[in-house]
Amino acid sequence: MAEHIVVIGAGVIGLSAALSLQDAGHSVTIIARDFPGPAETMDAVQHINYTSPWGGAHNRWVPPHPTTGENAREHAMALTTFARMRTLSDTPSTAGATGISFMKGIEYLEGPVLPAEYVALDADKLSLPAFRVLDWTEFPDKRVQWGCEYDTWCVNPMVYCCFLLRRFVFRGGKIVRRELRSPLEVFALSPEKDLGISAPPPKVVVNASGNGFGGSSGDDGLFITRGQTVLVANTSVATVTRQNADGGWTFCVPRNYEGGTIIGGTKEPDNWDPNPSPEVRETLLKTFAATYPQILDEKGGFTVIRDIVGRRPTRKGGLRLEGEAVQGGGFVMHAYGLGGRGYELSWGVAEGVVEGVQEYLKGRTVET
Ligand SMILES: Cc1cc2nc3c(=O)[nH]c(=O)nc-3n(C[C@H](O)[C@H](O)[C@H](O)COP(=O)(O)OP(=O)(O)OC[C@H]3O[C@@H](n4cnc5c(N)ncnc54)[C@H](O)[C@@H]3O)c2cc1C
Ligand SMILES: *[C@@H]1O[C@H](CO)[C@@H](O)[C@H](O)[C@H]1NC(C)=O
Ligand SMILES: *[C@@H]1O[C@H](CO)[C@@H](O)[C@H](O)[C@H]1NC(C)=O
Ligand SMILES: CC(=O)N[C@H]1CO[C@H](CO)[C@@H](O)[C@@H]1O
Repeated sequence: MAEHIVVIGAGVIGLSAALSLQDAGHSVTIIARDFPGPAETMDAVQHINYTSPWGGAHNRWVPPHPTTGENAREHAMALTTFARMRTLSDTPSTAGATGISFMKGIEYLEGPVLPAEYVALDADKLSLPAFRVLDWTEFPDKRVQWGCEYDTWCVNPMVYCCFLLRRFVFRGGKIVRRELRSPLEVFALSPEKDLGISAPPPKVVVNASGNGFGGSSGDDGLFITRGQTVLVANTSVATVTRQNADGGWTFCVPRNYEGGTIIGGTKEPDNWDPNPSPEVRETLLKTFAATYPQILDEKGGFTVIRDIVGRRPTRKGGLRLEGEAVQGGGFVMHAYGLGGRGYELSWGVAEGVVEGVQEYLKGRTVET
């Protein structure tokens, strides 16, 4: 049954969910405080709570834990997303406009003890494309205990999100720029008078607000994980990730489309500092160059474009993908708490949103 559905949020999650709801036949309105735009004009402070512009963003396969099964749902979502990225990138009419690039992903792990996920990794069973364990002669240094490569994708985040938004509007989607105080506020607004759109009042609202509704109306499990990265002009043919023994990370994410390459990065829970640290910048560049010197220019340097600080919308217990019936009628489908994996899991989350919404609508038809 076709419905008018409101999606709150125009980050990668809201946009993907909105497109998938359109595919399922619904008419969709996106209400958001922030919308995608060129990364070059995106203000670092004004848009700091909008995470999607500040992501890398690449896909790294994270294997499920072999005995607890932890991460199995997310792995399935990553596979769904991979397949969709491949289709979008192969469709001739959109191929050059999506901001997606396919390339090799390279991973290095330092010891001392390898996580069980990697020891027991079965690439075929996990459907990891073109997966190969690296020989120790291919490691950058002696601290690396294990490495692999596989096929994967990266996106230039704002090129990609602008493409999603353009496709959404092209297919009849409506957009409204507005800051809401709660997702529930949508049920009290008049589409005509308050939003300026001609559509029936929605019975379904999708809450894809990232780390939006903080404070008292918020989810206590939500917190931010600050990430500082550096955007450089240098290019790389692969996306490279190294996990260090001390828990630190060093990685690069080629954005391509003349968007440069991200060198990262930090993961700092509950750090609200909006300012990039120059010392951290130097450390990030030095550490990555030591692991992957192929990225340096002939003079051995990087050409820095800008520093980036973002706030990953992280949640204790992981992603919240569930519906909630609202008192007095109506239904909120939550889709937030993606942490550092919003792009990676986006199409899997969007699929889950459609399933939750369809289930609710089916139940309602049966009731009445
Ligand atoms: C440094 C860094 C590197 C990263 N690298 C990767 C990576 O390589 N791969 C990957 O998959 N992910 C990566 N991420 C994570 C990824 O960027 C996030 O998971 C993703 O962007 C979250 O998207 P979202 O749509 O949930 O939230 P957001 O992008 O924050 O969007 C939230 C939306 O909700 C709207 N909103 C919020 N509150 C309100 C309100 N009160 N009223 C109206 N609208 C509201 C906002 O305006 C916005 O439109 C990285 C993040 C950082 C910071
Ligand atoms: C970002 O969110 C925090 C916490 O809710 C808030 O204090 C801050 O004002 C927001 N920043 C902007 C620029 O909106
Ligand atoms: C909607 O999402 C936000 C996270 O952005 C969360 O804090 C909030 O609890 C969710 N639900 C409601 C009804 O606000
Ligand atoms: C290897 C590589 O990509 N080097 C480049 C680093 O960036 C500078 C500035 O764009 C180029 O001059 C180098 O060729």
